[in-house]
Amino acid sequence: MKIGLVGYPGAGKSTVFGALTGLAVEARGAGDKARLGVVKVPDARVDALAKLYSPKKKTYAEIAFTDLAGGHGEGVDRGVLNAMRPLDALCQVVRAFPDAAGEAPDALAEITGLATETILADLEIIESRMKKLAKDPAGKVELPLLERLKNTLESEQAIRELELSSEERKAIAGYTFLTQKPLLLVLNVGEGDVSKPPAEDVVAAARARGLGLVVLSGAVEMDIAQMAESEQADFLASLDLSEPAKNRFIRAAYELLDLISMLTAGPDECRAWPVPRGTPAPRAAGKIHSDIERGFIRAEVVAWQDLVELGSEASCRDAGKLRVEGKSYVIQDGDVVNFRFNV
Ligand SMILES: Nc1nc2c(ncn2[C@@H]2O[C@H](COP(=O)(O)OP(=O)(O)O)[C@@H](O)[C@H]2O)c(=O)[nH]1
Ligand SMILES: [Mg+2]
Repeated sequence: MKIGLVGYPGAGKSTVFGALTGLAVEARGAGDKARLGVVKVPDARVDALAKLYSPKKKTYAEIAFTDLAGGHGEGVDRGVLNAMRPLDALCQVVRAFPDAAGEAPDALAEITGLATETILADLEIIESRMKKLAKDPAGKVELPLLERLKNTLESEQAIRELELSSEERKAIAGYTFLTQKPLLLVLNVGEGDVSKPPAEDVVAAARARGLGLVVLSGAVEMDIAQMAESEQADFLASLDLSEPAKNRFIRAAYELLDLISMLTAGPDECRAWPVPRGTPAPRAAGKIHSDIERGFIRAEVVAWQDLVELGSEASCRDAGKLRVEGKSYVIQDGDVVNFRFNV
């Protein structure tokens, strides 16, 4: 699962990437290679479980971000659009601070600009495909669906805004439409604006498109990332913040991938395991080890709050909070799970 930081040149993608990953920001224009960084998903549930078990190891879920190469010119070019194709989700970094030359930002223009470019790129694919299918008798099935997508795009809507059945989704998966990818907006504001509400037109644009919006300052987050932990706490307190904005952003990106966390807890390790929403217990067990999936007998499940509140699995069992679930159980976010299996 890979999330791309996309947007206009100078919007702050590389700065945000640096703050997320702790990697140094490369000189402007230096990076013609895309950079990839793995980021831990901050999770207070793992911390709470670790307090209970004092485990040897504490492991967070991880997601991969990429800082796309290219895009040194004006706006969003073809190279950037093509680089988006293989990604699972997109985070558009939007400039809302005056740039080094003092030029005022136009956040709304960047949001609508990228939307338009991706719509046009998808339309191009659909139109050439429709031309081919028109001559092909087998194309009869697919054409009406493509026609619907085309109408959606022509009315300036993204494909993700369209209600599609799972069969329809499957039918178009191979096209890797850009406007079908989940998208999160990251409003990169100036240092003085971190605790102000975002501009109303930007909020309205996000809402109209059904997109999430995270407000942060790449520069501030970069500073925080470079501080010692003790310094961080004081600095955050001075801004009246309980945690860096980057944590909120990472969690929102995790949700964007439609991932939830299954938890495991014990004296060896307390850990969050990313699983796609809707995953049945045996398949989730397979994330830990394929043997557990193969020999799956049952899952013993307790909600993390219950475990933390009652203090042990035994007291959860006594209180009737420990559930025994079978093969068809669908893992829920925050389930602490113990699998029983045959070897
Ligand atoms: N004042 C301010 N400058 C920023 C912020 N984020 C990025 N910048 C600056 O904006 C310029 C472009 O940022 P960069 O991350 O290279 O943008 P990219 O082209 O999208 O990768 C750099 O000079 C950054 O230092 C911010 O939050 N506040
Ligand atoms: Mg960059």
